Amino acid sequence: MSTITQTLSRLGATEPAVGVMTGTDWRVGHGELCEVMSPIDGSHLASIATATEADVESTVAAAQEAFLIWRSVPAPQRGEFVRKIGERLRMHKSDLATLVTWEAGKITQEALGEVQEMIDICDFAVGQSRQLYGLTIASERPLHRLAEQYHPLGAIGVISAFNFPVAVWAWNAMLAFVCGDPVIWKPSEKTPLCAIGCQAIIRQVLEDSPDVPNAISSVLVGRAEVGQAIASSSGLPLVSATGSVPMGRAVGKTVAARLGRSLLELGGNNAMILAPSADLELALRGIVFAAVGTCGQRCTTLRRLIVHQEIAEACLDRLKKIYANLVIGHPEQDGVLVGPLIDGRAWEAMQSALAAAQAQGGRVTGGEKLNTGVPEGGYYVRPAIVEISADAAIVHEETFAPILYVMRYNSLAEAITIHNNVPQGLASSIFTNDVCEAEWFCSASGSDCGIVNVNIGTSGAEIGGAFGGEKETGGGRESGSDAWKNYMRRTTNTVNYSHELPLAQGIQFDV
Ligand code: UN1
Repeated sequence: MSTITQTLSRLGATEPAVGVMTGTDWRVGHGELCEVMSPIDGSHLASIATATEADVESTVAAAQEAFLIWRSVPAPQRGEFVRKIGERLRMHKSDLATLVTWEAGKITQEALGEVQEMIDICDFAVGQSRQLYGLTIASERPLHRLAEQYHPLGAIGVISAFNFPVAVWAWNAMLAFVCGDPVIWKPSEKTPLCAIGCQAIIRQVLEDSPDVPNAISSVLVGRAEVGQAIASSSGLPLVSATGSVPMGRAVGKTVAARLGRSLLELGGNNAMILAPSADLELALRGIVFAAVGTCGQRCTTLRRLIVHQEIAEACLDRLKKIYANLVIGHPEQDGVLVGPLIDGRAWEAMQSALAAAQAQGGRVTGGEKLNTGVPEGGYYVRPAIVEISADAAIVHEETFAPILYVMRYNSLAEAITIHNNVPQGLASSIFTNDVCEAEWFCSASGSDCGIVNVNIGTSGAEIGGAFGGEKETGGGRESGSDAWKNYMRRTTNTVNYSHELPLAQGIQFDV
């Protein structure tokens, strides 16, 4: 038996070709087969019968029925369901990480880290299940109470990307569950086995939770048509989508046309400002993890380094040496820091971005495909450093590959202007030991991103904060802080406990 088959069977997922899963009820989809390949060596992992639009419809109908039950279960009891999911995730942490590694190509450490994010959001959501608070507001009328309540919203659609094939679903689903909402998940067609593994965990918990409606959690494997069917389904009041800007535009437009809510977490073109006062050794570690981690395929990957003129040479010297010695290879091998790109298309996109950078005056170091010391059949690359002008067109684009554009600055004002002058606004960072610079970067006239870090790289956010960004990143906030409010509807209740009927704004209207 292959590693994947063994891993799936430990999770309890022994059915072949299943692409439509509603709770414990798993069946083959009516759509074409989705062939799953491993980025590690191009090996064929599975063929899965995908969902069709009719499958989407029946799944939405089941989720809507589940909602009618789940919304009336007290929130702390809904939290108990999520607590059990967290327990199972702890038991199967390395199984899920194995699926992440084989399907997304992440090194073991990062795959384990991703499953840890799932466990963390479970804990967070369990706590949140007792804190779905509304405000009590002073009423302007005598003997009136003005207060807010948060109620479950309905069934939620979640569309996720290959690069975080389990955690992003968990951020959405665990909050949605405690908020009283069933979830329908369309994972990336590149990583359906990860979703099957997650649904197997849900199935384990459902078998142990007779009071939880079966259609609380569904998975639909499919391509963009399935995503579009989810986006256009009026049975899903909220669609949360993570992925590229074009995908987000399509989903956002469709959801907006039916006046639904969308929660978008799209591309990033994340930068770090490296100031002269920074601890260079610390900064280098921050740069390298953020720029080459997950082979440059995180939304939060560091893509632009804006370094002060005075320290640029020293920094580039050190960085090039570190890049030249990076251990690249099989993501399960000890000591490897950089695994493969997801597929050949990612490699082509990287090559065309590097060619464009060169044509626009950039000086490229690295970026070549490795053919020795790495598994055959995968796309393994040496991460690239590109010294380039901040004005070059390519610098304004997100290429989902390990390319770090390096540009220089003289004043912090100039650095912040360069920093913000891209269409995306997800994660940002400054390395400085000057408190005034740090505070400026965090201020209203500093970074325009959703995530603003000081003396930390751009990637690797904790789940406790709200995650997301501005501009073309889509404006959504997932995960911690008050992101739970996305999954609920707020009512404003005004209760008159007097025997008069005073009108607001002092209006007199005697009948
Ligand atoms: C993503 O790339 O879509 O901050 C999510 C990070 C991770 C999440 C990234 N915690 O890098």
